[in-house]
Amino acid sequence: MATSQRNLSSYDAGTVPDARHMKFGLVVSDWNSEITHAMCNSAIGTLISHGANNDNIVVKHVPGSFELALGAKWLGESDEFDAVLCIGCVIQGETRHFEFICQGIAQGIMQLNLTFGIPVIFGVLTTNTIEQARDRSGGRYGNKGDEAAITAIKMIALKKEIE
Ligand code: DLZ
Repeated sequence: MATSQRNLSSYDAGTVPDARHMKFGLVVSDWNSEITHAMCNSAIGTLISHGANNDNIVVKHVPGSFELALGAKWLGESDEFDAVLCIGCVIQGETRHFEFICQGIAQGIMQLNLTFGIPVIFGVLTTNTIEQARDRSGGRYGNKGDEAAITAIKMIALKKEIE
């Protein structure tokens, strides 16, 4: 879980590359949609604020976070995107299989990173309570969607630099 030591929306804008020509696919889990839709909107705002074109941002919804990896795989296979952002929120109090879901998502997303060679971003909140999730989706600790957006831009730029 993101800690209270760090605001997820704080970053040095001077270190963020221009996203003008970058293409982004977002997969958004509709479970805990109050949280995930706020994360998605904030991620899109951050991408655009760094130059991304609205036409180069595609959003697809999946029912729950467990489906994020498959949704991201389908987007990755389309070859249309420079990065895929997975946006979800798993709350421990709501699921007794919290660890299984979180591990499944994390491993699925990691596999996709190594398979596709494009960044597939882990924009998933894993919290104990809905309050902690609210704090990190536009509340006092910022918004995890912003962190995901900045990570995607930086990783795309790194890939281009290395190539
Ligand atoms: C079933 C379930 C539960 C109990 N809790 C969450 C949650 O907190 N966050 C989330 O994104 N999804 C949850 N799900 C749904 C699973 O991710 C998945 O959609 C279902 O198990 C069907 O595969």
